[in-house]
Amino acid sequence: MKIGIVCYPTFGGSGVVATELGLALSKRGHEIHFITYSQPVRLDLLGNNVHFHEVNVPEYPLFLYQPYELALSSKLVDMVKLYGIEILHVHYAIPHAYAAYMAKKMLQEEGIYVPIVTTLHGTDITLVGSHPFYKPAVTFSINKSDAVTSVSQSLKDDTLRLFDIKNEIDVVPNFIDFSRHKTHFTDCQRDIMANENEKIITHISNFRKVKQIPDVIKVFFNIQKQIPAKLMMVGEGPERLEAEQLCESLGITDKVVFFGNSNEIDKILCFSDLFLLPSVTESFGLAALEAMASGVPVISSNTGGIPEVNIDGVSGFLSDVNDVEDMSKNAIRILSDNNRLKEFKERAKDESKKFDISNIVPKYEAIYKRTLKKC
Ligand code: GMT
Repeated sequence: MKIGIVCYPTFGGSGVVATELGLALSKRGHEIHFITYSQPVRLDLLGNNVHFHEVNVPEYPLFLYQPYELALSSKLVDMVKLYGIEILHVHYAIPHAYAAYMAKKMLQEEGIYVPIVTTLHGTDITLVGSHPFYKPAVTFSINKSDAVTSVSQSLKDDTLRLFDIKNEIDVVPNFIDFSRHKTHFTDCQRDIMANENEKIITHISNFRKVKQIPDVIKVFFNIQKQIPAKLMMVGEGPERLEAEQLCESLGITDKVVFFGNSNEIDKILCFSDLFLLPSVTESFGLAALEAMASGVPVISSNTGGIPEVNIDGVSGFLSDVNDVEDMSKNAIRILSDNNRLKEFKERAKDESKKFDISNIVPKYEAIYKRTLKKC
């Protein structure tokens, strides 16, 4: 099939999922066209089956807000016609599902039918999409998609609760491509980051409010009072400065490394002993799954889709949002006994195997085929 993929090309989970899916589909012989405003960060290999088309939005001083949806719709129309794209798979409803619907309508005028598959990722529904200003447009574009998928059962439930949805929603969970996710390094240079007796705790996110960054620092603060440890803070975002200031006021700056965005997530996870994800809400928690795939147990909140990924007492522990004391207690429980830590590491890796990409890609292929049959 010739599939157009629309996503946010940044470090966010939805862009990562869209990119990894496109690459996996291309390996199975499909022709993939990424259509977005810059090359997705994990898209390192363009080849015969993988193409990237940049959406340009010309700046014009009259516009306070540049009309990205318009430029995207036009680009989709042009690319469908030029490359004979058969399906558009858009990741993140806002504004991608809306722009794709407009493209579909324009193409229909010319007798071309292209179905739209919309994948809901989380904040497009739980934070942004349910805002009254966006709600009618998001509801409309979900209902007008030819197929809708959500990355967890929890996100499906939220979507049905928050919007008036007439369409079926298929749950297709996020995944790990074990052929691309490196877990075996001859040397992941743990000794550069910590002493032999220190445990390494890691957090990876876009440092937005929803990630509850102060709780990451507070849990680490409690851990290091009892167990020698270092904290790796990976990612970039609006809460970073406040996090650095909190570390300073707690007197732990020498124990915390702020990496910024990194393309070496696998390497950082390779030397990590524990992953912290205390988010207020999380449709899935791809970062937690990536940690588990590297054999890193997860201490997380029990919100949204996280319990579908991190299994309490198996791959880590779950606590109520904001319950720093419980998270700290659970973290110390895992880290204080090396045998227990080893068991949690093994089980985290085992649990991640449920999300092997080879089980997930056929689900998307079946959905694509179903939408093509409609024409
Ligand atoms: O977490 C974010 O703020 C980024 C956001 C995104 O769109 O990239 O992540 C969402 O989609 C990911 C991939 O499906 C999920 O793993 C994240 O849980 C979800 N984030 C939230 O629901 C807050």
